[in-house]
Amino acid sequence: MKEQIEQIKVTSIEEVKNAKDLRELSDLKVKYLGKKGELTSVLRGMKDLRPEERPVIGELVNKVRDELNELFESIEKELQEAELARKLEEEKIDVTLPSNKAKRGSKHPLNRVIEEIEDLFVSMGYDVVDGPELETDEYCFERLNLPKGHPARDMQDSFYITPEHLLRTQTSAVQARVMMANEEKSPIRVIVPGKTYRREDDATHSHQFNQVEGLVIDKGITLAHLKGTLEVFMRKLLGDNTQLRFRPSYFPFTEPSYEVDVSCFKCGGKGCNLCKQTGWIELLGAGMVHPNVLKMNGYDPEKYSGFAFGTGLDRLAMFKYGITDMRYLYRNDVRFLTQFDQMDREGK
Ligand code: 2U9
Repeated sequence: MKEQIEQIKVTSIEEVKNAKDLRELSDLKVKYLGKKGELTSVLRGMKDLRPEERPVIGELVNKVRDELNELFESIEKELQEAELARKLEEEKIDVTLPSNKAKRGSKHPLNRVIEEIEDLFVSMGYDVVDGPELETDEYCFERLNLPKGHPARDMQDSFYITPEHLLRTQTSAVQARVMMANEEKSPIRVIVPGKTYRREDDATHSHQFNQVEGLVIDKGITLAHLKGTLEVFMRKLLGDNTQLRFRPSYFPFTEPSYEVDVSCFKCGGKGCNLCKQTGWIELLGAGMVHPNVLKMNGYDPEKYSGFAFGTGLDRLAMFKYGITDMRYLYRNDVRFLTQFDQMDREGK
């Protein structure tokens, strides 16, 4: 038995010293010192020895086990250090190499235009508000002076979800909500950018488009305020030389109502293909808030007056950036979208 133990000692020391990695070392530990390991099974055989031999053999096994444990520990340390050194060498990073540039996205032209408009109106003391895209008949039509049966509410023009709910055809419903929510009936200055929906779909119309509308209500608001505001608005967006032309029109929620043209920024008003030789481009609708609309939303038309306007953001973005087809705005082609970083940087 003594020889057997010596033999185990010699071969185990040899094998442990030759272990190539931590995994092999761990397997050897199981092989020699584990529950079913070779040294452990020697101990199990002690019951067959003569009683006087047992302490001698026991002591020898314990000694060998301690020696082995010590050896395992030191080899384990060596292997760990070697492993670390290997990893450090293998995973070395050259911090002087040029980095892979992270690709940055670019802002969509519609968002550029919305943000520019928001900044301008906020600087003039307006709030930017939004509201639900799924509207009630009451807010989308009734409170805007479009009673049931009015031709402009034609079912053909709208996406009805139930007889009382529809996708908003204009953002005006939000302004009606702002008026109703204002309990003190104090002055209002808001713009409302957002998505709107109509039941049409052809080369120049999409079933969904983006609008921005504005509403100002206060004592003593006149058409002069509307004209001045739209002039500042258009000159900021399209250039300082932009002229405005107001043509009489009709909207149920404003009286008087106007369609507003801007002088063609491509030819300066001389006439070109963009303005169809007229020198003017139709861009906005506007007017003085109809007394019925003031009344229906809780404002006394004897005390208050207001103006309102609206414009399509898609058209505005197309003019501002010279985009020839509206569908480009909704295709998300990166080659198209990245052009506008450069244009805005050059102040075009
Ligand atoms: C309230 C009172 C008045 C909003 C207005 C327009 C004129 C208008 C269109 C232009 C092109 C929208 O994108 S477009 O189709 N808008 O012409 N909108 S006045 O008048 C309001 C709104 C709410 C309570």
